[in-house]
Amino acid sequence: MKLNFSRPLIMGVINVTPDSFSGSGRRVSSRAAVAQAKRLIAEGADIIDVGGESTRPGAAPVSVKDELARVIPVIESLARLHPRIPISVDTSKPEVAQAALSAGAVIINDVTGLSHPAMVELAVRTQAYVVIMHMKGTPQDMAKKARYGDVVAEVTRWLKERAEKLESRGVKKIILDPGIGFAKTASHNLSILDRLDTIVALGYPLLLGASRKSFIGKILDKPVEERKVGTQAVTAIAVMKGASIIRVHDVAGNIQAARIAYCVRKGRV
Ligand code: 8Y4
Repeated sequence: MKLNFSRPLIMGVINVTPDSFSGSGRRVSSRAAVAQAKRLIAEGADIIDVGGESTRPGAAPVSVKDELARVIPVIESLARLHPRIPISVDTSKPEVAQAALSAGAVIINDVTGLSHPAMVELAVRTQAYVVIMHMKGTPQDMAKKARYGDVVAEVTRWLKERAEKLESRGVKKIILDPGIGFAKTASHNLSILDRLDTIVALGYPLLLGASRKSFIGKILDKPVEERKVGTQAVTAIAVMKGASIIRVHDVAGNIQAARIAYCVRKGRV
């Protein structure tokens, strides 16, 4: 499947974890996840990102078997129900990514930046889209690694080097992501947003995931469930600076924010 980057795309997030879809068994969990995905698509989502492994620090590690049991039924159902909606799989495990692509996913969203060699081989073999996200350390220890001289310069350089290395190995469909909140303080996130155009200038489509994140809560002094408007403001800024994909939990409002910003950027309706 080919993605059309002629306008900004909204990626809706589906977390298939027992805490987000508490039910007795796996079936209940996948049913609720598919229902949530259908709502996001009805609101206008262009892409659905399906994840079964919490990237939050302190979250319990998930085995390959459990992660497969969470995400594969959801991807299979969605691919059948909505064959024209591209599905992204949020995983850093090559086995999970492989099964997800076989089940109909077309994007590998790996927050470790394809750190596992088998993930690179899979990307080369399947020619799937891959999201290369910047992070320092692991989700477990990244908080204490949030130290930079010039965060924008360092993230841009890291993404450029990683993308060029992967291209030299045969990965072609690369999407870059500065990794908002991953080994970054609120100030680091603000600098990245302010100068997002420097990362866009590398020439790859750029994905931004700031939805409900803590820097928005810190600025507005709002808990996670009250960060919708703050998220929409970030969406408008990211699109103004040239972002191609915006990853969000709440689709409808972010589509409006993205459309306004995109029209301002183009200078026409
Ligand atoms: C409240 C709400 C608190 C959300 C924390 C969070 C990104 C991503 C995540 C991202 C890409 C999250 C899987 C973190 N963030 N993938 N995934 N880019 N590509 N935290 O920024 O949403 S999960």
